[in-house]
Amino acid sequence: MNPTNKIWWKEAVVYQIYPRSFNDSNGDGIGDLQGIISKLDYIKSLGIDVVWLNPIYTSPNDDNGYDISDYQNIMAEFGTMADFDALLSGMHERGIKLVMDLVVNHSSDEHFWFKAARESRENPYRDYYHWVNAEQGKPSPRWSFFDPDGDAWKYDAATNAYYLHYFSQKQPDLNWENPKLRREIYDMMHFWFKKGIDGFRMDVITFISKDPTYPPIPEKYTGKHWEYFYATGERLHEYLQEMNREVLSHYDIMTVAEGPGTTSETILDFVDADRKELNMSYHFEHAYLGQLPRKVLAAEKWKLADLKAIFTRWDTALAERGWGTIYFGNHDQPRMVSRWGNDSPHWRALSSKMLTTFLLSMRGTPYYYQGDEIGMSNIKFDKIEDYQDIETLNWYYLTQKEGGDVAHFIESHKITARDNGRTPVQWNATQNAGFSTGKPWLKINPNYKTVNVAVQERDADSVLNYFRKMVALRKSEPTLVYGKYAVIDAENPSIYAYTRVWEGKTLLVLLNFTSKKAKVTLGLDLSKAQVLISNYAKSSVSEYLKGYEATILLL
Ligand code: ISL
Ligand code: CA
Repeated sequence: MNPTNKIWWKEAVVYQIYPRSFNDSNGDGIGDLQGIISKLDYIKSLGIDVVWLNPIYTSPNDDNGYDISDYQNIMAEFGTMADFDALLSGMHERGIKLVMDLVVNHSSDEHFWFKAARESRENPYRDYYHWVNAEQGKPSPRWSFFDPDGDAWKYDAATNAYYLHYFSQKQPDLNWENPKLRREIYDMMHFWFKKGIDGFRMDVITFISKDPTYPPIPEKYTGKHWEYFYATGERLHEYLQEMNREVLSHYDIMTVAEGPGTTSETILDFVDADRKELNMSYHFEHAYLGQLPRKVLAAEKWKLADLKAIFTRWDTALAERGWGTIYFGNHDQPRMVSRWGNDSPHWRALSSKMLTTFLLSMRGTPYYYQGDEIGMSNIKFDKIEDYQDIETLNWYYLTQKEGGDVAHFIESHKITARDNGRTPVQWNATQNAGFSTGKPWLKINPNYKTVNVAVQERDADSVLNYFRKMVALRKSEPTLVYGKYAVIDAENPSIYAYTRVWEGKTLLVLLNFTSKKAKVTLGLDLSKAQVLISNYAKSSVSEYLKGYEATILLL
């Protein structure tokens, strides 16, 4: 299928809700489903088409719901199945689709499958997971993202064996080699689709296939991000094609892979429609810019030319086949304005609008994260005690144990840590930002007094209202969805400029990623240019842009 073939999920704007931090309805400090229900009119008012909801299934919350102990029930803290049904119908009544998280690389160790599996080597659920008996010796190393020692093999005394966990010890990896396990997953997916959900975002789906002999990791992966090895499982595409055949092809839904380890060379294997696997995927290449392992900041700041090169390379990879995604923020990332813009009081709003202009004017389905529409910024914790995230806590203690530079770690994580993106949504200037009447599970950014939804509703020039305008522009202008993308002046260190061309129409997007006035070399005639949107009252229709200026011109 050609990328210009029209289909709803290419035209959609996706808004991501992290339920724990969205809105708390009962004062326990934790966001919940009723909390989302009470904000449905707000969500509708944004103009978005699809909500991606992070996991809401039963979970002991070792990793905030990414450790699932019952795939067909709702986490007690979030509500009940009746609340879920009400949420889904409330969205559908408003014309909003719901995409759920599918976390099937691993389960919780509290899932009954794992509890049974660890009882004995003969248990019928044993093969739902990856085990190596200890008398064979310790298997060759695998790294874990969330293990206190970074070791993905955990020794389990009851059966004298090791089990594999790419994430925490409470997130054992599921064994996709086992057809019974795969059948259980497909049945569970049918359960949710029969309820009427509109798609799945598939957590680390690139990791599901493992060589059950667990050979040593080839040397060419040394020093690289682990995911580039983990995404190479031999049977990965066989499983995705089977899943498509058994489940996905039966419904009008959308799928998006969380695609760690994918590259612009491998991506078509996942999203070329002819292969019948998935619709879209999101990669991490820009997220890694300027960062060393454990999300520690590199000595040199990220460069705009590198950011452009990444987005351009991915656009090229998907120019003829497949389809892509565009994002900055999500629940695993810091706030976009702090990472890619400028969160100082003077520039916070302007640079948020500039980044919003980017996300909604690129080719690829935009994924926009809750709170970014009001320009929420990083909370920047000074103390490790303020963090709740297992990722930050483990890396910190590991760094400390190794005698590493913990001060630099803390400074870095003010920019990079996941909890920066997980602080509660700031609804108004009342206590706890209107998020909860109780003590929030994670501290609220003290800037809520000035940065909040209520204040921005009243201000026509707010970040919030700019987001609405930009969504409306994308929805009304198919060139922004289907138009061919071409970067201009790619090496320019300050300005990101590109055209989108579709059916004889040319749009020019100009974005200054710095606080200083800057010039771009366009080689285009701007004399008849018409401003479609700008984040300044008086936009520059020229090659000079003011600090963080963003403009879309119709040429
Ligand atoms: O962000 C990364 C490394 O810091 C990615 O390489 C990694 O694949 C990512 O963290 C995986 O994320 C997903 O699975 C995790 C969960 O903690 C995340 O919230 C989820 O998005 C385990 O389920
Ligand atoms: Ca609650």
